Amino acid sequence: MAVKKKAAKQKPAQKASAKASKARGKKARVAVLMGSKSDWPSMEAAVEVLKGMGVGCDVRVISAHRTPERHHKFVTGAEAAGIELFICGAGFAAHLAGVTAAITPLPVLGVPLDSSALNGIDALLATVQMPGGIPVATFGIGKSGAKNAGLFAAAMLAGSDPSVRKALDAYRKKQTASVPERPF
Ligand code: RP5
Repeated sequence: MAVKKKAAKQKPAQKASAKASKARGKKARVAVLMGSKSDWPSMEAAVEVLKGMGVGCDVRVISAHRTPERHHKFVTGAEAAGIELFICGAGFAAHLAGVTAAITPLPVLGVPLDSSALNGIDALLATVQMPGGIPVATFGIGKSGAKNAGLFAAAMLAGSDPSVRKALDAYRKKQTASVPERPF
């Protein structure tokens, strides 16, 4: 009698990394910018969500204050390179999302980060309080804000991309199924 081999069950982290490597080869549609390498532990959440849905990301450390020329060059060339929207995360006096929105017509999602003594309240106000005419869609402070910015970006792309829509629906379904009925 043939013995059926039990397929090795993949751990969630392995699954995510498999999806991420599948997306790695994809053309970037979302640019994820952050003011410092130190922002990556928070901003990684946005990239993880998008890559898990098969959306290619171009991830860059670009500071509005410390690398203004790098910023200008990248943002002004992004649309021609296939970028459809930006996610910008920064802490302190967070001008990255605002100055990005100032020089591109593409949508800009801003993520305020809690890097300073003010725990991100400074970055939140700097990101959300844009003058009329230059919008930045601003998310919550820190990692959960980055995660939601990734999900929001996916929802924007899903309107014209059935594969992203499918991935987003599956994400929601899985999330709902993971919520227990009781806390104990
Ligand atoms: C901001 O300053 C960055 O976005 C970062 O959140 C913060 C601190 O940067 P580092 O001093 O850690 O490079 O511009």
